[in-house]
Amino acid sequence: MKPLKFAVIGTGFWANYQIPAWFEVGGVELIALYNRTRAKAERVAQQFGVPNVYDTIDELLDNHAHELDFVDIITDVDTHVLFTTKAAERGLDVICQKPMGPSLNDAQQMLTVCQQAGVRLYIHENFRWQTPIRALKSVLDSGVIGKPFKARVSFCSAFPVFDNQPFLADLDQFILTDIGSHILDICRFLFGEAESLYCQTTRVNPQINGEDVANVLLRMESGLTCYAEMSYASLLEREAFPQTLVSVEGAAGSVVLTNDYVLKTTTANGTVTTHATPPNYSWADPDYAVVHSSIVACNQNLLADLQEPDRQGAGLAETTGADNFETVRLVYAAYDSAKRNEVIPLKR
Ligand code: 89Y
Repeated sequence: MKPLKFAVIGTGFWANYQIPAWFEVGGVELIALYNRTRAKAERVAQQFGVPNVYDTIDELLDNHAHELDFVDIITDVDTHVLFTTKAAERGLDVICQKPMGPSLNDAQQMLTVCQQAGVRLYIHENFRWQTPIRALKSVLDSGVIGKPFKARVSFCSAFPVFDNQPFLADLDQFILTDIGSHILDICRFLFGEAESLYCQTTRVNPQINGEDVANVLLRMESGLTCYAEMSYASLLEREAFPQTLVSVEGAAGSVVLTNDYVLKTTTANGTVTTHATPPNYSWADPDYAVVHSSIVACNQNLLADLQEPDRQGAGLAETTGADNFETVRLVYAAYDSAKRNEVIPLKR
């Protein structure tokens, strides 16, 4: 199969892992990089052997749109609508980092723009692709714990996340857009769509703008109640970053995903312990290993869909724009709930 040609839009922290993850997958050729600070893009181009560098996206598209198959947008959320629109107008398929848009309307606009241009939109949502999360899903799908009725999905940490990504400290809406996008997507991946939610947020760290703690209680359409908790203010005995810890109780047993990717499945026959250790890549930052390895699996899934030549997609991609819009609905419903101190109905 001919390699698909693509450009990376944004060469900040995350691009250092997204690019080698693409090379790990193969089947793609990275033609050009854009970054508003040119020197940063040049550094990344040199590191990964990318032939073209731009500090305006228009110039990149003017020079290369004719040969590109897709763009991978890895910029901050504020530019997602603009850059998605520019690429879509040139007839290019778009992969865009989470969070999809800075508001529900913006996310909707991204869907509309891509639909009207006849291009495919995917969101790079990788947490559901983590090895331990896939292993947990297999346990649930096996039916061994029966019908799940209750779950807790937990991401509570004191990792100095602002050191690598200082812009996160400036966000007015922080943890629900940053980690909440992932955690609420995991909830959807594991348990299906939500019927309603209630949320409380707070800010503990006085040096940041947004909330760094959010507690979301979801009632899923299946009847399961899911407590999704997230915090970057939790100095705990055991730092789990960046692992998501999960426990699920079902009619016939329970399953717990705990530290170090250990999965414990308990039924009337006792407890079975397995390990769902992620693959180890030399280019990954060890502090982020489980997340960085999931970029490969996520890219693989999106590429399989992109390789479908008729532009309809092969229906293989999990995190299409339309799918991720449902996660975005949960994120902004959670803000709405916290602001109004009300349960927000979500059923369409
Ligand atoms: O930005 C976030 C992400 O997507 O994964 C972890 C992170 O880097 C910090 O919360």
